[in-house]
Amino acid sequence: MKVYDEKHIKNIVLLGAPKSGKTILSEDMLFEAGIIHRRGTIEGKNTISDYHEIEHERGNSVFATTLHTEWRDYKINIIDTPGFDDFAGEMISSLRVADTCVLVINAQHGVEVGTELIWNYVDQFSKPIILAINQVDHPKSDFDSSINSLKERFGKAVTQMQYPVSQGESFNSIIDLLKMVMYKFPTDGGKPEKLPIPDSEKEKANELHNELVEKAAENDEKLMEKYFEKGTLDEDEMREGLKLGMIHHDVFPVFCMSGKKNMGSGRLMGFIDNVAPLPIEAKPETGSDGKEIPYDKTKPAVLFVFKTHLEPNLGKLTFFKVISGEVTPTSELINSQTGAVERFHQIFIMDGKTRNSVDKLSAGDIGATLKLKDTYTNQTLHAKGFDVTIQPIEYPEPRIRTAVVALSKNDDEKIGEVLHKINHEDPTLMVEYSKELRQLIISGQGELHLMICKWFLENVYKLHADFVTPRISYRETIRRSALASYRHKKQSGGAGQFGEVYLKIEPYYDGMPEPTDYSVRGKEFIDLEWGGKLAFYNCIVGGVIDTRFIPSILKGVMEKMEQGPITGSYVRDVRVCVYDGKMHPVDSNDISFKIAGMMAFKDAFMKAEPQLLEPIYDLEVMMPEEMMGDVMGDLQTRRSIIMGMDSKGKYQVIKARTPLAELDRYSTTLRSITQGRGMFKQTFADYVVVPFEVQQKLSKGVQELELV
Ligand SMILES: Nc1nc2c(ncn2[C@@H]2O[C@H](COP(=O)(O)OP(=O)(O)OP(=O)(O)O)[C@@H](O)[C@H]2O)c(=O)[nH]1
Ligand SMILES: [Mg+2]
Repeated sequence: MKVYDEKHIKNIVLLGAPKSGKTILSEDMLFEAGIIHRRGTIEGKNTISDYHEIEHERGNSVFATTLHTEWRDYKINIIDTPGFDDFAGEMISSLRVADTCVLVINAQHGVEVGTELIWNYVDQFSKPIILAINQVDHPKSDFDSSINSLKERFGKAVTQMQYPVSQGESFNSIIDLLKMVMYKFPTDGGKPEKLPIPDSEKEKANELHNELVEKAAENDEKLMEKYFEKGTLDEDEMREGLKLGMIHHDVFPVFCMSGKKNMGSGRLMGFIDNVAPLPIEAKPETGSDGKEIPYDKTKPAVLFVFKTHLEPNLGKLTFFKVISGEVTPTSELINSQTGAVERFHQIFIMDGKTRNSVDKLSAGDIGATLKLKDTYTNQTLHAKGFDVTIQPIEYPEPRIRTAVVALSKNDDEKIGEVLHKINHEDPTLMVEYSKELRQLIISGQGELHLMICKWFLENVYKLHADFVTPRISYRETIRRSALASYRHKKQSGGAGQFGEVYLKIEPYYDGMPEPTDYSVRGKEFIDLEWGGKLAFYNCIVGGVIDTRFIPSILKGVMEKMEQGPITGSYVRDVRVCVYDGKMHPVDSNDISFKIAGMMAFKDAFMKAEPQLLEPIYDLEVMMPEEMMGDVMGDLQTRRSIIMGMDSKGKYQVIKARTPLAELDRYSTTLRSITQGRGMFKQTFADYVVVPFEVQQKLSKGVQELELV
């Protein structure tokens, strides 16, 4: 296979609302370029891009897939991404390594909710954007409304490059406003005839052509001068102007096509060849030290891993972009994060599951390799002595959590292992065993995301688990002070045990005055791992408890604090003063005082008006204005405190504080009340007092679960 240099590589990502036709378009591009000789269909479950069993079962993309075409003198690396927002991780990884985004718009719908959601990601990366209005052959295609919706949503940068002469079933001709010709396709699509623009279209075509020339000229002073001089620009000058406009987001060129009928994708590829920026013209990558790393094949090798994928019967595939230098099948590179030395054996250009072996990939190219030992998504590989870490991809925060409960106890460990493997492939699916909740928790981007994870557990790994609502990490504290004592005594047979402890507990707060009722011998302030403090005072006088037993008492107290008396949750913010006790000359030991300390603490705690605290989250919910009332109404049923309102572009933003216990599956509810147009972010804010009735219910419920 031919090796392309950095001047002949274009990296594009296909993005767009679900079912806009990205996968079929990618299939069409491969067919047009002669990479494949038969076009697959979604219904036939035989496209190059959607090759996973789950994709066949669901009829949509789940994974981002890398493909390539060789179109004229260029290699175009194409990444086809899934359109559902649940797979945002796949989109973002792909966007990160692409140099141009092709945003596919369904001509039946124009800008959709899915388009808007994706725009939020596209906007974060200021990469050039091409808009591809697809499905123009569909009986419900409405090209003009689609253009209008694009202009309305994305502003005056939307620049028409083409329009269809007719649409729906009769669609077969496109007027090209840059080349000023008409492309007429044979009935089955493929190579079009290049014809002069018919008289009936001349007026419209001229008008739009002039707009296009002006748009191209606007991006550069020299071009503007030329335009004033000549009253027009030639094709090359227009391309130059459009490229500059694309780089600065002043131009979003719009194409039209039908991926299904094989009409128009060739022209799109031609434009990508001629106008879309090369990696070397795009913004360079930066290291975590902020320094730019230019795409330069003469420099030492640096690879950025944007995706890993476990392929059954094959092993781990690692997808990378060559940021600098070259990589060959015998490269030996170092993982900057783990220090592992990775020896390459083969390198590939991928088309779905097809691996095309190559001898070399140069700076700017995208490829894959097999069986790297210790390298995962978001890591950097570099040549020895050229230590650099590429700025990692920032993935969105999780929006939904669930607890995973193995149906068979024996599978517990295996399920944990498999989920960690899945997390290595998909960093937006987080896995954590919560010691506190005693549950395996996974969190992701939405219900569908979690469902796919369950599908993998069941179908690929043959492991069965229920996905249930996670327990809530409550905290326990007290509202007033209390005294208690406990005598631990065991004197039957063998060595005895004896320890007696008197203590006082009080609610702790910063700046609390020192105890006045006891004389303080020693004190310790412990910042608890789970938040809050324990202030532990030794106020023993006259040596009634030997100093060496004080740490044992503290251990006992801490043990109870890790499993609080009301619900088994962590205890926080208490002050404990050990002020009296007794020892036995022979039988006293560490364990006796630990038990006495623990029991005295428990007793005192229950007398001190114990109080349950619950985690509360700051919510930022974005939605179109007309849905604000419904979103607000729903938030109010969730014990939320509304903190404020704001607007962000076309969206309204509600800021609220809501208890975590009320946020179960909020992403699903929000989607349903906003028809998918709402988005939200949640961040932990604080612990607050649980209402009395909730506390009563919880302490009873948890006791039933035998957590205490
Ligand atoms: N009429 C018509 N139908 C199309 C065209 N492109 C795709 N379709 C149909 O639209 C449906 C979705 O196509 P896909 O290519 O899977 O869409 P996608 O954008 O990849 O969808 P996701 O992977 O779910 O994001 C399929 O039934 C296709 O046959 C087109 O150009 N014209
Ligand atoms: Mg798809």
